[in-house]
Amino acid sequence: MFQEKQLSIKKIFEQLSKSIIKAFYLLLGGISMYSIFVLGTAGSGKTTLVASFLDWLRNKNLYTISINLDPGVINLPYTPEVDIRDYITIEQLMEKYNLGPNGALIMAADLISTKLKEIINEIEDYDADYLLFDTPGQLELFAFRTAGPYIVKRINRIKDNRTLILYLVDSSLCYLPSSLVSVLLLGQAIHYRFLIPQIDVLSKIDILPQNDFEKFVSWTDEPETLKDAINEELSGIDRIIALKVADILVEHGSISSLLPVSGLKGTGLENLYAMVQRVFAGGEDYRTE
Ligand SMILES: Nc1nc2c(ncn2[C@@H]2O[C@H](COP(=O)(O)OP(=O)(O)OP(=O)(O)O)[C@@H](O)[C@H]2O)c(=O)[nH]1
Ligand SMILES: [Mg+2]
Repeated sequence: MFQEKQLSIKKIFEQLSKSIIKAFYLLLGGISMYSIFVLGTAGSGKTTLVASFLDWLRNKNLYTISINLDPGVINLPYTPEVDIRDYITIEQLMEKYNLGPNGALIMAADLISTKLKEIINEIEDYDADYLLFDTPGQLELFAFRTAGPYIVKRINRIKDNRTLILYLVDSSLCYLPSSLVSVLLLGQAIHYRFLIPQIDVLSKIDILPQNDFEKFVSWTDEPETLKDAINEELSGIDRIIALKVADILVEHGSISSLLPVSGLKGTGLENLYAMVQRVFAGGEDYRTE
């Protein structure tokens, strides 16, 4: 009984000191909420990374919540504090509007924005420091229809909040230099849909054989080696265009800053956190630094 009382007093003190620090920070004009949207092609490891980064941040005593924006997901390896499925589910839409699964997914992607007010209310009630957003499997539904950028913009406008995107590049999709270039080009397209800071992450690196991993490291460390590989792989107009695209990617920093991570094994999370900090602290798009 006495121990329980001691624990609850300790909790109250912790909460109080946290609020005081937060109030000081706000008075100094600081930021108190950091939102991270995890995007990537279907199966690129978004949900797994949200789960492992969530654990990692919590182990660092950072008050973090997760928000699931995928109405179609059945099982999650984490328990989201805020869940779009409390408002919209694919099954309900299929039944109500007599839609097939794809039609329902498209409709759901558009409908998320109509539930935004409720979602933002829920988020604000938590008053968390870090927010991890898991997004729908079909990247194009979130990034290229109007609702996704609208949602990100609205969250970004919450007072004292900063937002960034983690764009996951699936390791298994980019063994060839041309594949890496095309998937990073997609990352550029994503950037121009949201126009907020973005970190490109090479996900699932644990599946890469050591020599392929080293090849990626050399491509990111010395982009000239990527261009050599393009020269070897391609010919004619494809080679010329791929080299030009590689130049753009190098100029925008999306090759040199590609961050290797494994959500499954939890590797690279320390570096991911450091990069997130750098972007949030700078308040700038890291690509323009
Ligand atoms: N080896 C390995 N597998 C991973 C990793 N991350 C995810 N996976 C596997 O890849 C598959 C898809 O992972 P998810 O985390 O569901 O990927 P997602 O991007 O959320 O998938 P959708 O939401 O369906 O698009 C699962 O079988 C995961 O176990 C990783 O870092 N390494
Ligand atoms: Mg997912």
